[in-house]
Amino acid sequence: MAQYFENIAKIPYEGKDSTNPLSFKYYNPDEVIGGKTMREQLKFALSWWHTMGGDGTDMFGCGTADKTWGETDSIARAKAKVDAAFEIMDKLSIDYFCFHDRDLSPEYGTLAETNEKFDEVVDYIAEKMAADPTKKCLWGTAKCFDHPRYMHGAGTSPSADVFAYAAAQIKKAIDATVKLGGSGYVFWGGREGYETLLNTNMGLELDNMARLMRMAVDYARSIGYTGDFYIEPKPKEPTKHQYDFDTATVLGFLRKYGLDKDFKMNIEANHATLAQHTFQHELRVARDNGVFGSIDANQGDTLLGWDTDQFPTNVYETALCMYEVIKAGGFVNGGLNFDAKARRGSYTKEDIFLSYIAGMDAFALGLKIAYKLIEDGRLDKFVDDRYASWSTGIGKDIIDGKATMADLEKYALEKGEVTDSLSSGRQEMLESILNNIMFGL
Ligand code: XUL
Ligand code: CO
Repeated sequence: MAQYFENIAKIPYEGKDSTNPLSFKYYNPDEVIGGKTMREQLKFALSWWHTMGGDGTDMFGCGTADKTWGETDSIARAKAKVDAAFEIMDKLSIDYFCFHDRDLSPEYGTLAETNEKFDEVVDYIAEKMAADPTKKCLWGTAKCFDHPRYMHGAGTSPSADVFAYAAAQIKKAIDATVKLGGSGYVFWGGREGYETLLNTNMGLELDNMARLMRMAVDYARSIGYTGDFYIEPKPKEPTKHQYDFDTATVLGFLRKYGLDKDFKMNIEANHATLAQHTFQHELRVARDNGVFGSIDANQGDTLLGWDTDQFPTNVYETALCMYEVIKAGGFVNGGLNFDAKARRGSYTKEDIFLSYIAGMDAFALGLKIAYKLIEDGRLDKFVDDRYASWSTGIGKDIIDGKATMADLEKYALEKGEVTDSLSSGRQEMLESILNNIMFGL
């Protein structure tokens, strides 16, 4: 089989002192951390759209990277992409991939033809996976935001015909995810939002979005799909008001429509930033509500207000992310997908590898630091001590449901001023402990 990266060998782990750019400094797939290998803990996935299709095109200029994979015919190109993707995964020791239907195979003249060609590519991937069972599908999704028919939304379109078309597309994407053994199916509502309420029936749009999700879950379960469904929150872009603003908003939506038992979250790092949350905040909301599922890893630029999808290198972020993942019990069906792209100026084939190495090493380091934080115990102990008043006395009575408003009034009247019951929050000390643990490695 043709090699697309002849000059790049399998990326070795060489350790932190290596200066070889094409080596891992921290990601050692078979090293055991916290009782499991790094490969199992991190479950890295390649994103088909950025890595295999993204050529750097932006609204100011054409692509800078060649992602034709040497083919002009679209079926031949789709299959070449598969071969190149498997080579990349192999050389980077990445076990999983994520896809939108149209990343695998584009649209043709009719839905029937589009589906037929799509099937051919999905079958080709299935054959490659059968030959190499270490390669797995983390999740699939449908690109219901690209074509002009989705200009006003898919599940939230004012046109029932567009809703039906989107349903047909999602049904097919679920079939493909099931055929490829995917353990997740994602809804990211690219155009599910609005620009102005002057032309929008928001109530109906949200009801319909829930109807589409319910139908998708029922269909998938009816064909034996046992994996997770995820919603990927994002506050804005492309629409001004995205309905799935953040995890808290999505939780309200899921509960209103009785979908909360069926969906978990796919938290994307820079979507959190765009919602003016930290990545850790979004993960914590998901964990505390039992809906943590999977992660799209990248980072934004805090000086910019848009989705830059940069490969993550900020180790504070990756450490606090992995701290939340470990506390949530680790990945089950989910994993860590690099919804990230090399910068437009980083256009060579080698940059694909250098970018993934940077992101994977940042997360491997984050994983190690997160375990150190937990083993060290100072941060957890501080938080436990801070809330100690809830384990005894009046605090315990409140938690046990034994205290009424009248009891609390009596207690407060007897106790007098309570400011003295508070101790310092010690934020600076805790930040310094975090630095100490991170850089004492
Ligand atoms: C867009 C985004 C998508 C989803 C999948 O911001 O993150 O690529 O991850 O549709
Ligand atoms: Co994403």
